[in-house]
Order: sequence, then C-alpha cells, then structure tokens
Amino acid sequence: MKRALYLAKKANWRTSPNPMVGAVIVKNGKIIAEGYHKKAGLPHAEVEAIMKAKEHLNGATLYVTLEPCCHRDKKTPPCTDAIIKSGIKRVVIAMKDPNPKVSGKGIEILKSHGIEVIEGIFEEDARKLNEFYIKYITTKTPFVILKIAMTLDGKIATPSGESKWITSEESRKLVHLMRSRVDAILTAYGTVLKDNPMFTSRIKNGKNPLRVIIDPELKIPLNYHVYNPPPATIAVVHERKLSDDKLKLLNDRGIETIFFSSEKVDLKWLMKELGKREITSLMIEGGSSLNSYALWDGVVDKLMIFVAPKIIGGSNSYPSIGGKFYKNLNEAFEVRDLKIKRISGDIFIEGYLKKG
Ligand code: AOF
Ligand code: ZN
Repeated sequence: MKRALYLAKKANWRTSPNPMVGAVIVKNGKIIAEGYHKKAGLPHAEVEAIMKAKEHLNGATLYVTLEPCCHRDKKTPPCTDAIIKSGIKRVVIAMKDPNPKVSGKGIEILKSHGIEVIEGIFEEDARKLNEFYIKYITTKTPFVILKIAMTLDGKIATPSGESKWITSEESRKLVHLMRSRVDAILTAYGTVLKDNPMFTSRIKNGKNPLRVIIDPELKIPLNYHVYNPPPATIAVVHERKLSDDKLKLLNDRGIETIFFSSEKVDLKWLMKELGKREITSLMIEGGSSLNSYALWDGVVDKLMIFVAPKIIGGSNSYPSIGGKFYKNLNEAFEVRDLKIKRISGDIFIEGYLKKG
C-alpha cells in the first residue's frame, strides 16, 4: 500500500477534479504490475495496473489507495468490472471513495462476486493525499487554503504597504509549489494594485493555477499581469457597480466574469460558483481584509502560515487578519493538527480550521 501511495503521488496533483490513486498487483508474494491515475479522462489506477500485467491475475491481490469505482455515468468504465473480469481474488483498499456515487457500493459489488475486500490500510495517508478531492466531491466546493506570510508580530506589510519580501526565498518556493498543486488562486484588487503580481508557479515543471480576482469595479488596469492570460483569470465583479464600458473591456479580452450583487461578495457563495466550474482546490493569497472575510465567511479549511524572524511593530502596519474580531478569547477561531517546520530562517505552520 505504501508503494501504491507513492505511485498515486506521481500524478503530482494533476488529476483534478479526480483523486490521485495508485494501484499495485501482487501474485505469489511478488509485485507483477502497477499503475496510477495520471489525469482526468485517462484510465484509472486499477485499470492501468491490470492492463500492464503480463500474466494471468487469477488469485492475485490488488492494493489500491481508493475504493474502486462502480458508477457508469462518467468518462471511463467502472474499475469493478475490470477487477471482476481479471480474476483478482483479494482487494486491499486504503480508503472508501467519498464520492456519493461510489461510497461503499464499489466494495459491495466486489464482495458480491466473491472477492475478499480489506479496508482502511494506511487510510490516514490516503485521506491526506486526497484532501482536496474529499472536500470537493462531498460538498461541490473547493478545499480552501489560507496562505499568510507574516512577521513574528503577525504583520503582513508596513504602514506604507511594503511587503516584499517578508519571508525567505525557500518559503516562497513552497508557495510556488502550492500554486502548482491547487486549481485556483483567490485574491482581491488591493493586493493586485499594490504589487502587480502574476500568481503563476515559477518552479520547475510548475502548473499555473487559474486566477480568481475580486475586482468589483475593475480598478485593476488591464495591462496588469492578472488580466493578461495565460494563465486564465476569472474576475469577480459587481452587477451594478461595474460600468458597461469596463465589462466590455473584460469581455473583449475573453476574461470570464462572475457577478455578485450584495455589498460585499459572500465567499461561501463564491466557493459554490467556483465549485460549479470544477475548481476543487483554491489558495487565498490576499491582504488583511480578504483573509478576514475568508475566516468569517467560514470558507477556510487549512492554514499555511510562514513566519519570518522580523518584527515591524506599530498599530498602522497591516495585520495578517484585519477587520472583525472576537470579543472573548473563548470564542476565537481554533486550529487543529498543527504541524511546525523550519524553512531556512522562517517557521512554517500548517493546521486545519476547527469548524462549527
Ligand atoms: C478509481 N480509480 O484511479 C480513480 C477513481 O470520470 P472518470 O471516469 O475518470 O471517473 C471519476 C470518478 O472515479 C471520481 O469521481 C472517483 O469517484 C473515481 N476515481 N476511482 O477506482 C481511480 N481516479
Ligand atoms: Zn475507477
């Protein structure tokens, strides 16, 4: 199963909206074939492995990181059919497929054909590997990472807005790696106006995320990087506050728009809109206000905080989280499963937001 997890990871977060899955076939104590799911639309891991096997699979054991699929209304045929036909006698699964169309049904079908099924081997690793997929397939909204690069005193910019660079180059490389893994980046016009960022992934073999920019009135000049694809951009604009001329400018450039009509864009609603576009994961790279909205709108799943050994101080410098606050400490947002790492001179903190 460890080998199957290793194979799954080879897809390098390129399978969206599908999960990353690895499979290994063992016969007489030997690995005789392996496979992984490379990309949505391409064969599933199990089928890859079965196709590659050069000998009969009668009596073989299949190790797979996700419950084999059994549904038909999709791009590829069900893996359960291929497994049953192959003669495989035992299937070891790391985790159930959370997809409501599968979720246990794949296992039942295998069992009803006399195949022995063992579940829950290295389940935690498998769940972590596919945290984007699990959130998306069960809620139809993206898994949201809030990324913050801040000083020891929790500031993200000086009072004049200077923020380049707070963290080390090594930390920034990790941000580029994360950009390469998520489907989209979310930011707002303030951040874009300040730095004219590209939000691309500038690492070897990096994949650029879609850029989602909250720019209600189109304040960002069209010659800024974000409005110059590739990669593609979605502008989140206000139904009434955006002039027709400006809308035409966006349309002429082929920039997709999402309209909202409330005073402030409701991020919960926006996540549903992005989910409809098959965005399964998203990283927020914004300023004090967007970070605050993200928390209070309840969309954050995971925090990734880079802390640099610097202190800016001052009450006019920008805090990592601005806006609203809790009056009582016992109400404060809580973060669970903290992981802490040193990245060159910085401290990297990762954790999941406790909800409800
Ligand atoms: C598996 N093995 O390697 C993967 C599975 O559109 P399709 O045909 O690729 O189907 C996508 C669904 O299949 C996806 O939502 C999930 O339920 C399952 N993914 N299942 O047995 C795999 N990638
Ligand atoms: Zn399948």
